[in-house]
This record gives sequence, C-alpha cells and structure tokens, in this order.
Amino acid sequence: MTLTRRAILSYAALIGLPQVVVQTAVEAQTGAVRTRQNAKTFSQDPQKVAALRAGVGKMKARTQANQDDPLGWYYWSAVHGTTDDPGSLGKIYNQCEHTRFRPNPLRPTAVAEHFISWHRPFLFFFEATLKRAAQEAGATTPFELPYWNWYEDDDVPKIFTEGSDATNPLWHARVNESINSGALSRSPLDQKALLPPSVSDWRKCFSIPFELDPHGAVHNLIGGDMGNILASARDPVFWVHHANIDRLWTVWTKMAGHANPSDTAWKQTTFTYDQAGDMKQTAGAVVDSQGSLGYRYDDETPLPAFQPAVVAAATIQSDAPMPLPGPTANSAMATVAAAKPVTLGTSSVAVDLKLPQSAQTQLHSLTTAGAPPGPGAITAAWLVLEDVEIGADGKNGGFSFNILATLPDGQQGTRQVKVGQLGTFTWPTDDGGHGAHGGHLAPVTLTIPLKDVLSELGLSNPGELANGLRVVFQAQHKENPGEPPKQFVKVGSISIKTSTAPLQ
Ligand SMILES: [Cu+2]
Repeated sequence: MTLTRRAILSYAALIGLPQVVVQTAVEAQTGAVRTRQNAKTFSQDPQKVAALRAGVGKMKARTQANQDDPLGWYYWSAVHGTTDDPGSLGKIYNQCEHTRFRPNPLRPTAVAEHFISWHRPFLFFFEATLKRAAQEAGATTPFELPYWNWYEDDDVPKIFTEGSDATNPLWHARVNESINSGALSRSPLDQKALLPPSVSDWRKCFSIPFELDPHGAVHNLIGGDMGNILASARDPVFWVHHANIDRLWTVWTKMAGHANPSDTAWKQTTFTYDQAGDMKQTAGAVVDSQGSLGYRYDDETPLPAFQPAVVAAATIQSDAPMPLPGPTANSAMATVAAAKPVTLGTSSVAVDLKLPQSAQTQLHSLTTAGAPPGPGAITAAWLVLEDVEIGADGKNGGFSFNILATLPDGQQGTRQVKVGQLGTFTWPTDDGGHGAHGGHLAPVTLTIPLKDVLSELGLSNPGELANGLRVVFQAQHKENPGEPPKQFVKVGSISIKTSTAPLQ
C-alpha cells in the first residue's frame, strides 16, 4: 500500500504540518526509503545522538507543561499503558495489545492477535512525533528510530545508560543494563504462521511465543518501568527494544514459507492513536513497512531459529510418588504428583514430579486418540503451580524464568516444551492485561493444561514417565558472581492434577 494524498494531508493537519510525516509519506510514494539503524551504528554519529536526545528532551518538556499533550512523552507512554487515571483519554490510553497467561484453566491465555501489528503503527506515529520535537528543539540532522539488537548485544546501548537523569534524556532507572542474549529464544522465527490455529495452540505460531520470549523476557530482565506493562514505555529503551521486535517481524515475513494472516477481519482491524482519529492504521495495511510506511531496517537478513538448551539446574528437587486416589464420583481434580515449595532466585531450578505407575499409564492415554474415556478414566491433566508470589527481591523486576516441561530424550539430552514464563512484565493476571483486578503483581495459581504439552514432548509410551515429569524454571537473567542469594519468586506448591470421567 502507498499512502494517498488524502492521508498525507490528514497527517499534516494532525500535528500542525509536521514536515517529517509529510516527508515520510512522500518518500513512500517516490520510492526513497528511510532506514532504521542498529543503535550501535547510530551511536557512532554524534549529531544523530544529539538529535535523538533533543527530541526526547523536548517531548519530556511538553509533558511537564501539560501531561496529556499529544506531542509529549507521557502521552505516548500512556497510549501503551498508564498507572494513572486516563481521564477523558480513556479510549486512547491503555491500548497495548499483549497476551496474558491466565490462571483460569478454561481460559489459559488471552491471545493478543495484534501484538505485533498494533505496535508497528504505534512506533511509526511516535517516531514522527519524536522527529518533529527534535526539529523544534533546533536539531537539523535527520534521524530514524534506532533498534537495539539484543540477540547480539547484551548491553542496553550506552547512549541510554551514560550520564544521569539530569544530563541525558535517554537515561532511566533500570534494574539491569545488561542481559544474557544467549538465553533469549529464537525458535519462534521457525514458525510459519503469524497466529495460532486456536487459542490452546498458542505455541504453534510466530507471534505469541515471540511475544513471550524474547519480547517479554527483555522487559522482565531490564526491570523497573520496563518490567511493568503499564509503565514500560516511559523508559526510552522501550522504543529501541520494540524497534527490534518490529525489525524481527520484517525478518520473519521475508523468510521462505512464512505468511501473515489473510483473513479480512484481522486485516481490517483499525488502530487509532489520537482523539481526532488522524493517526490511524489497519493491520493489513502495515504488514509491509516499506510499502506502506516508507521505512526499512539496515539488517533484514533471515535468522536461524535457535532454542537455548536447558541449562543444568543448580537445584534438583524431587518427591516420592503420591498414591493415586481411586476414581471419584465427580470430576473434581485429584492430585497425582506434588513437590515441596520452591524459591526461585539467581539460578535455574528443576523439580521432578514423580508419578505412580497408574498415573503414568493414564497420562500417556491422554495423548493417544481412541475411544472416549470410560467411567473413572482421566479426562484431563494440569500442571498446577499454587501460591506463586513475588519474593523479597522481585518487586522491581530484573529477572525472567521460563517454565519448561521436560523429559529425557534417551540420549543424554532433553526434550522441552515451554509452558509459561515468570517475570514482572508477563506476570499472569486474570483480567484483560491491565491489572484491574487484584493489582499488578498479585499472588496467583497457574493451571497449565498438560495434554498438548505431553503430545508435544512426543511421549511415546508410559514408561517414559517412569522418572516423573521434570519441571524446569529456567533462569534467563545473568548470574553475577559474588552476589548474595536472591528471592525473586516463591512457588507454594507444584503438582499434577487430573480430572476423571464421572462414574455412572
Ligand atoms: Cu513490549
């Protein structure tokens, strides 16, 4: 799609003839393309860095004068999410599209179909506003929003960390200024479809697993405002993080056999970022950033998929099998395996859930197609984490755990399926994702359906469960030598529960 003249005029009217936006649109028509650069390259040009800082500084000054100024810093962070009352901007603020993992087994996830397509125009309009602010502040060097390639660079780009609040508009208080890039997953890049065939199949697509890890993991690991979905865009690093997310969507789209959704409802979904309705885009229009929005990235090379191996866990906890309760007269959950409470800190932790033989057989039978289960047979199984709470060192974020269900592969390796994530940004909530019920980090019970997980693990016979199911809390944060032990998360109990078909 190419921008129409009408669209150009409406952009122009929108923020008082912002030249950069008009220019953007004209360039899109004439074929000149703006290039978003790697922050590393960008940082080598002091003029560009100065212009970026001037723009952010100017936007922050506008917020000081009027919190809801649509050309100000707070406005753009609040369009994503805000902890303040949105007042008259209720339809514009708190719009970010994010998947949340819900404790309710009947609604294990709320899948965000527009995580990636909502953020693209969000960044585009923010970038135009930022460039206008830079011009107003007197900067004459043109620039585009840079991206932070955290697959290659552990450190938050230095232009965001040097100096202080008083001297550098890009500076922000963060828990970590360095992450562990090797712990971020690249395996979503392997998936051929953007969205899953159904909600319970959320792992079988690019967008949802990618949103969790690397996207959510980076939010979790930086911590501070970045680790809070409602405050994250206040931190300038948010924008270069999401520029990399946006870049990887382009990379994924260009890889062979990968396709964005073709259904009309998805394509016609409209996002509006201002009250007048001038900053508007549809999902279908922005799947090609270059054709519709006039920008590309300096690196759009396909990436090999890569799944970080399960690290040897520092702690392995296991319990003796529990006796399997007999069939019950109703379908209430029965516990077939349970483990002691665990505290999650600096290192990974593995928990072996030992299963009595009868439970091994019944769990295996869940994965095989066959006649409907007879009276008293297991019809469903869940991995249940109860009393999951933020620990004493976790409130401000700065940590991220993948929750993996694993089995040995018979050759000293491990088969693994990611079933969830624990971090402050991705903390499970039972609402739409904006923390309305019970607060941002309220204690939760996580109930994870196991049937698909066991199928994906490739469970071929009950004997493979002879040593139980191993649950690994895989730490993605860096271990800092000499650091005192941390308590990021406390998990009150871990168990496998089943429900059985009613006895006649
Ligand atoms: Cu984000």
